[in-house]
Order: sequence, then structure tokens, then C-alpha cells
Amino acid sequence: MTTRTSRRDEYFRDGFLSPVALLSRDEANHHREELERAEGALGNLHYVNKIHTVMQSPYDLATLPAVLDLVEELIGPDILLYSSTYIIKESGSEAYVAWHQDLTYWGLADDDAQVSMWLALAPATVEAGCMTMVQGSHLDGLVEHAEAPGDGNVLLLGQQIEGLDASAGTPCPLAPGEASFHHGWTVHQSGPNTTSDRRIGLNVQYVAPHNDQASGDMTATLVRGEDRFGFYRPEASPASSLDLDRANELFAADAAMKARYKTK
Ligand SMILES: O=C(O)CCC(=O)C(=O)O
Repeated sequence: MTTRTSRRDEYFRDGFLSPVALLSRDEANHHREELERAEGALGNLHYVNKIHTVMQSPYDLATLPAVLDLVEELIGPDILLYSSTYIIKESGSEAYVAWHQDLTYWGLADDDAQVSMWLALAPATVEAGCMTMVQGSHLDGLVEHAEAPGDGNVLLLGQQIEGLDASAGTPCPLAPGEASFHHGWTVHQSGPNTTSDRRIGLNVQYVAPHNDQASGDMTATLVRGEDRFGFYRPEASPASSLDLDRANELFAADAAMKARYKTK
């Protein structure tokens, strides 16, 4: 008799799950069009945090029942949506994401009660710069990062784990509508986009309400279960497909946050 490994077992063994099919190609295209319509009104939306608070499409994707069911398997029945960010590499862009771990600067109380989803809205092939994950690396906890801002590394502080080459990881190519889920200590990176299409992902971070964070004044949206702790202040949900006034406020807050981050 064969025993089936549960998604939870696989996630805590490897530090990630990929690919997870979530949307049809048409649904993924629809959400790409929503993003590109918003870009027509607002300009580039690459790396703007908490975009789900001003725009319906990322909110809808982050709260898909199939997504929350899987997140519940991984971090429990009470779920806060902490952030959502489009991560876009334009066609031919040399931008890359160096080897890193997401939780390096978070200061979480419970590192296992956080998970990150990356949902492809355009082909994320190896050539387009999909993510590569180091299997089992989450089991070692924090690895030392050097900070070297200035070249094409998308990460805010130019943080990077030195001494690893691309062959250290497992490539996680995703078709539009597929997602990966990774643990905050999983070492991962992604390369440049050498294709003729944009590479577009929606990255969404979830935490459990008990998971206090050492830094800052935090906000989040309760998307399943209950919050019996109150560590995260509630935040607005989008009132329309795109709230232009609040989007401009979000841009200003996001820019101020990034400036503070860089001068820490
Ligand atoms: O979009 C990428 O290439 C990297 C994303 C990433 O590092 C993450 O989702 O944690």
C-alpha cells in the first residue's frame, strides 16, 4: 500500500510546494488585463506593497477559496492577509532576485506561521526568470546575508546569500494560473527575463494572528477565521476595481516605508 504525502508534509519537508494549479488560462489572462488596465491609469505597479487594499483583482486572487484552504493547511484556520505585491520583470530585463530568505528582517514570533504565495499571471519559465528554491533549506533557519545594493538585484537592501550558484536550487517554472507556496526561511532566487513577454507574478504574504512581529506598526486583513490577538491593525479593503485616490496614498506610504527601510 502506498501512503500519500499530504501537501502540509511536503511543504514542511521541502520548504515549498510547486506548481499548484489555481486558475484557468482565461482567468489568469483576465487578472493580467486587470493589472495592465491599472498600470494604464497609475503607471508601473511593480513592487508596490499592499496593493490588495486599493485594487479588487489582487484582493480576489489572495482570497480565492482554494488558496485559503491550502494556507489553512499550512498555518492554521485563522489567516491574516499581510501583503500583496506584483513582481514584474519586463521582457529582456536583466533584473534578478539574489539568493535570500524572506524572513531575514521580519522578527516574527513564530516562523512557521507565515507563508508566501507567488501566483503567475504570465509565463514564468526558466528563461523568463522563474524562482529557484533550495529544497529543505528552511530547516536551517537564518543564513547570513550580505547587503550590496546598487546593481540589478530587485531586493530593497540588495541583500544576498553569497556562495551559491543557480545549480543549488530546484527551478519552479509556473504557467499562468499556477502558483508556488514557500516557507519564510526557504532560500530562493530568480534570474533575468530573456523572453519576449513580461514575467508577472502576484506575491502574497499570509500570517497567523498570533504571530507578533518585532518591527513596526503592522496592519493586515483578516481573511479567514478569527483574530484573538490584535497584533495587526485592520486595514481597508478595495471599494472598487481600482480606487485611484487611495492608490496614490498607498504609493506615498509605500515610498516612505522603502526610504525608511533603506536608511535603517
Ligand atoms: O519574483 C521573483 O522573482 C522573486 C520573488 C520572491 O523572492 C518571493 O516571492 O519571495
